Amino acid sequence: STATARKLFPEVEAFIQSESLGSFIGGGEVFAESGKTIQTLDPGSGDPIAAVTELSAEEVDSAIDVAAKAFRESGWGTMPVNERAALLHRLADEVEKQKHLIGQLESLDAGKIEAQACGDVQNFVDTLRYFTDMAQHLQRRTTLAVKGHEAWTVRQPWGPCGFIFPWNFPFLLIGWGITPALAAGNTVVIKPAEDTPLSALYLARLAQSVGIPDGVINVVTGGGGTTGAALSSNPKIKRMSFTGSPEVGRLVAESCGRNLVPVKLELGGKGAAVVFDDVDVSSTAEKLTGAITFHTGQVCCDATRWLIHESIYDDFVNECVDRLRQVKVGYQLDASSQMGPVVNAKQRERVLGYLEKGQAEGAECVLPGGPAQVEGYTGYYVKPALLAGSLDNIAARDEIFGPVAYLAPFKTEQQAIEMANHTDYGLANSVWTQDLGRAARVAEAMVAGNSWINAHNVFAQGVPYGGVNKSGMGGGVLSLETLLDYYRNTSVVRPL
Ligand code: TXE
Repeated sequence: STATARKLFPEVEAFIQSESLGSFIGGGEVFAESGKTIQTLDPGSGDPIAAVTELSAEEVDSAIDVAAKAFRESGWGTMPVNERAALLHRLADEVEKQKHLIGQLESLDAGKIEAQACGDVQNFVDTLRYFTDMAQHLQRRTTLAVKGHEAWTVRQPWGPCGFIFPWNFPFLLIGWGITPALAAGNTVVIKPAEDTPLSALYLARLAQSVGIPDGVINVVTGGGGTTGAALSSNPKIKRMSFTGSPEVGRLVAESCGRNLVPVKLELGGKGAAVVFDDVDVSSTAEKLTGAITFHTGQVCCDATRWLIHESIYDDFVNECVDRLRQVKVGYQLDASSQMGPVVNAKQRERVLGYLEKGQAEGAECVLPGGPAQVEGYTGYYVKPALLAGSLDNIAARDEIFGPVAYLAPFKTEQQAIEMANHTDYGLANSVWTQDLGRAARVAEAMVAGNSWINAHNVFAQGVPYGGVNKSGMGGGVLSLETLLDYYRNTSVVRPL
């Protein structure tokens, strides 16, 4: 089989070899009564990897009951914070120990370059440790000053929390999402994307093996419209978090609104990179072309609109075209590949469709892109592409989610800021210049959750990340505020 040709770790082989994989609920595998499954494919070859059970809405409701019962009865939310921390640190250690294995499973399932997938696993571990330690240091009970009274506020976990994740960073986003919830003592129900359920299922098993109580981490698998909708419309879920498209984000927020369940949305982006005329053209082009090809452009915070000062526009474009022509597109588990496939056939159609639609609306084709051939593999490969022209073009307005950048020249700083803000999204932008005063001005004037200076896609635990407008709501991830979201407060006051 192709699987053996790939020389997978024996543990990965064993994991995907089972006839069919169940959801993981209450510490055990659970299969849909209907017998229905969804095949997950290797995006690099198009071959099936495993059939994963497809739960009904009622089966998802039962999983939420299990998470609610575990919250009440397992002692997870009430155990001393250091005991919970010890278990979470064991999970972090175990995931780290198995980094290459989980990274390979993720690479296979999501089409990510293997080394990058391993980096995502390490990021999960770092995030888990960060929130676990923070929860230990956080005051759970704070004294309030009320004259003539004794008063305090106590922070307590909410109960079962729901998480719906997309396919672009399956394991990393689980880490950014659930680890603050777990550290605070909540139980979780995770719904991974149909295309990439494997690393979530693997994690649930690992959590059980290190002694995290059954029912604390549950994974429900199936279609978005059934499994995902059942999770986001269940009133027993105390907090909901969704990462994915704005279209589905709106549906999730509507359901949560009906039940008055607080919701956090992490949606797409259409980030700008503003490049002034004092940059080193070669190194800036290297970094921006690197950003657009990173995970084949399936990155919500990517710089997909490049606004270039008119005096260096031609030089910059030529340099980018040269660099993008040299990118080695290849199978994700092949160490020489620089850019892997997109996740599935639908996503490839979407990327190619936007190249066509953009040009039909008058965009100039700077680098054509199109389908890429990789010898020996029939997966979903595309070449990097560059378009240029009006920012009102559909390819400049919509998130494409592929290795495509849209270019436009500017004259003045003010004009560059207006162009960067000419979008419904507001996730992440960057500014490129040697003039640090100007860099700070522009970084603050671009309306988004994050701005980088002379860099793009830099993340760290402790640096809040999250978008505004069509890019998200409900507070971002990766900071103290995120952890605080996973406690509810009760203020207690009594006269002395
Ligand atoms: O996302 P969906 P898709 C953007 C990107 C991409 C486009 C489509 O532009 O091309 O979205 O991707 C679940 N109720 N992003 O279709 O549909 C679904 O099962 C509840 C940006 O994959 O939003 C999956 O688990 N849940 C994004 C999750 O929602 C539902 C990353 C995301 O799927 C549901 C991914 C429903 N009715 C895509 N329907 C980012 N911000 O990083 C689907 N789901």
